[in-house]
Amino acid sequence: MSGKKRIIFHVDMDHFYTAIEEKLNPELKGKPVVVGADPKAGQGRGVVSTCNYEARKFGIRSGMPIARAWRLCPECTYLPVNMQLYVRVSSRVMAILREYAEKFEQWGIDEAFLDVTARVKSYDEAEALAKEIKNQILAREGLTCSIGVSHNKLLAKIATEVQKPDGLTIVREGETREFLSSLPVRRLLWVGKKTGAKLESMGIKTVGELSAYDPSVLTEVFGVMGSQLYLMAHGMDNSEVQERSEIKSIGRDTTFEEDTSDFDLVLGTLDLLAKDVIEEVVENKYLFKTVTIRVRYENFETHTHSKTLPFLTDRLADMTKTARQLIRPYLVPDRKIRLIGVRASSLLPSSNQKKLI
Ligand code: TTP
Ligand code: MG
Repeated sequence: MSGKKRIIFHVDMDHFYTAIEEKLNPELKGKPVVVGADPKAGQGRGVVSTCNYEARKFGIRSGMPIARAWRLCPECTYLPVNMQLYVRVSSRVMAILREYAEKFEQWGIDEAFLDVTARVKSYDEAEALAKEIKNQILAREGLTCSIGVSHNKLLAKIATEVQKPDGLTIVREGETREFLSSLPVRRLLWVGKKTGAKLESMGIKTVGELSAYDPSVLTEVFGVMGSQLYLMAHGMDNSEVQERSEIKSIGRDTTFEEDTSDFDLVLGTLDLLAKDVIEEVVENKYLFKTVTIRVRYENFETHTHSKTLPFLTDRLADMTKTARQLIRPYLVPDRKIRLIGVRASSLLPSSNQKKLI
């Protein structure tokens, strides 16, 4: 990496799923709206995907059981997840953002990093560019976003969260220390609940306190992560904004050596394929929601069948149970099967997602 100073934007759409629903149905604007599982008058299973800022005033949050959300706000409007729609809007928003960056990195369904070093000569120019991006997204998609601007990805991402919705927060290089010092340590990326609690038990509540801590003790307590924590507390992050090949789904299929109507063999093979898929999902740090199975009979007649779960997961048991459920109707006596497949889709990176349920 060259020593050149960089200017990085982090863009995060505001209450993304509910903002899209509000745009589709403007009557919802100003009222509390939740997107997620069916609350069934407080008896529903599954979780809240997201909610708008009006619903957040009632204490509702992403990942909360939908039944609890209902108890907090029975008068909220509850809408089902329309993933296909959100993915379409996401691609259009990402296409707009991409126009503004030399280097572009999508991060989840509604976030992206932009390296704009080559486009702007100062933070003032960066501010003007960020405002233009916000205006463009509003004009073309009717949606608001929040933007964090700084000299690396870590700080840009933390900056975005400071002011939301419709925020714009700039952290210039000289302001890094002051910006970070009073933030709670949990604001640092990757500081999960456990690490946060451990740090607090060591008397470290703010990033400032963490940055003043003896790095060798941190390494002793947290291993490799200790030194990473120390660097982050000083706002240091050299990672590049990198275009990712956007994986849409992860799947496996297999053709049987001989066409078979041995359904124990079919189900056993399905379990093995599911295990492979989960391994790749976990390796790539994704969570999935949709499971699809494929069955091809000996006459090449092919069927696919999908189910979208009410939560994001990377658990083998969820994949196996769903795949077995989906394939059952296709296991018909006297119909020999030639090939089966299983696939996980509706993928989101797990790094910035809470694991649901
Ligand atoms: P976020 O950007 O985390 O949330 P948000 O856009 O709804 O709200 P904010 O204004 O705070 O940015 O996530 C983007 C979308 O991803 C969100 O609209 C719904 C989905 N999502 C889930 O399905 N489950 C989750 O646990 C989270 C956090 C998000
Ligand atoms: Mg968002």
